[in-house]
Amino acid sequence: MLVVVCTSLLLLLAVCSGARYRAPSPGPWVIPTVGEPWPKPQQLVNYEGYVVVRPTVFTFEVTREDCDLIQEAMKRYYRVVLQTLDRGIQKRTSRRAADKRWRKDSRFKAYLDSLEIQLMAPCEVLPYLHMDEHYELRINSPDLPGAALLTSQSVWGILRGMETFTQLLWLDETGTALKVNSSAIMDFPRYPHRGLLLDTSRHFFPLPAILQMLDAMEANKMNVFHWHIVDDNSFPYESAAFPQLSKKGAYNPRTHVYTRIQIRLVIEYARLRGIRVLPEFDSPGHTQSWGLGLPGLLTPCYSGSKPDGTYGPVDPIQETSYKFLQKFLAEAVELFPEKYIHLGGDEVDFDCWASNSDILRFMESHNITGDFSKLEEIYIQRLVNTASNLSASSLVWQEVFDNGVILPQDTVVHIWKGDMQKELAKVTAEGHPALVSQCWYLDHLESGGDWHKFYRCDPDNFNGTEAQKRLVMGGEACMWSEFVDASNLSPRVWPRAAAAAERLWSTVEVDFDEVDRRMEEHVCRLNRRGIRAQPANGPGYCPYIFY
Ligand code: CP6
Repeated sequence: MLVVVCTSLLLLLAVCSGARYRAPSPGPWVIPTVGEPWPKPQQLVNYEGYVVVRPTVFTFEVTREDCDLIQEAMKRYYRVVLQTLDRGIQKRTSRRAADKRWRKDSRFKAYLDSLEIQLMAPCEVLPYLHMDEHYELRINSPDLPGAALLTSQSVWGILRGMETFTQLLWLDETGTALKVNSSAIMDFPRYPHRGLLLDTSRHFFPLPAILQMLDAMEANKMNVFHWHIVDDNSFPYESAAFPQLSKKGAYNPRTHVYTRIQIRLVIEYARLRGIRVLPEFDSPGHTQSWGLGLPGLLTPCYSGSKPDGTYGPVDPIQETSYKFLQKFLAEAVELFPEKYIHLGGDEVDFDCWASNSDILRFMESHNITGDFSKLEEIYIQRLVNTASNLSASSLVWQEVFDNGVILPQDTVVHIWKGDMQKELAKVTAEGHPALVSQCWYLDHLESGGDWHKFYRCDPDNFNGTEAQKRLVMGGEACMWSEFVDASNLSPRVWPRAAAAAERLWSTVEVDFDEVDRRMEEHVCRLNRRGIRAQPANGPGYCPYIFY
């Protein structure tokens, strides 16, 4: 114990004495690689010295071969290990000369020829809310000289630990040797839901852009891909029961549609990375594109006594609307293995409903004249019940809650606007699980390092009891895509979403000196892996250039 405390202190000293992050000046080809993981592990102890990984010799050793998730992860991460060295592009020093140099270094302890992976429980199949992501990683620690061991009670922990392991690799100043500090890590997430929302309606994103987003999420230990798949502007989701929806509602029914096969591919790609795919079918608002394939679904708006040719939200007084939604959601729940479904419910425009005399008559007969929230409530409650009868749990945007709609206790309220602290207190006081997003709007831009602002936002920062705090499931960074398409997606999201990822994984601690330096390395690491991430800290140098 004493050793741990002392070494932690030493580490602390090393961090504290390090000056505030400054960009390197031109000159020697500095590789900004020091092997610090992002997000920061819960506990990391550094021991004396380092071990050297020879990528051509190195292997992952797995005690059980019956887990496809680990087998696939070994292939992926082996590529990352190789790439870390291959991309250490400077060859000023020959490998042999470099070898000679560090073999004389007293900090060189051993060659690390394998990472042993021990999964101590059965391999699971699908990621889920509250899955166990805890892992422990030891590399040439005093009890494990010359070796490395990754252990977890859960395959999800193994995935997170493998990510950390590859992030611990650093290239020495010659760019020819891959090293890992002797260390011990114990790690687990602070929040179970660490998401990224992508809106594929305002602009269509080709499949490779989505898959790469999942790669980047894995590199940041994010575990929920919230797929805001349809909205007013286009309907790229292919429904088997209602093919007209994408035939008429997609920007281009041949090229700008996610087929069911492609969606399954996204789900599988995400599953292998421990990422849930949470679909959102936002209604009754934000549904203009739905109306193109399903005439009669939306409320006709009136100008005086005549329909004016425009349409509003889903028509909440027609039984045909609910019959459609039942069948549509049943299909979605079957396609997406995720237990949760996001039902939207945000920004419902009441004006169109108010212009329509059939709606007004319906409201009168239900004794809710003038109270459009109540009309919305009738709609949402039926929708939530439909999902519930399909064994799905629901998420809704906060307006549904704000408007006083009575919701089942387990319905998650997704907060995206207003005073986050007040809203969190209110939602959790009523016993609802909550998710936060408003401080992580990736479409809101500020010049310079606006990731600091994202980093500062803490979902735990509100007035509430312990029980209330436990209802906060985490949060999501949101990429609304009005001004983003595949040309600028990746650098807009990364590294800014990484700030949210660390806030949701690591303990609260805002030491900006240390964090800037780690972020600088993380951005360069993402680029090295082929993920375009924009500069985080102003002028600086990363050798991995895209053309
Ligand atoms: N689309 C949908 C959006 C937004 C929401 N829902 C949105 C609104 C305001 C801002 C950012 C995003 N573009 N369907 C709200 C959840 Cl500032």
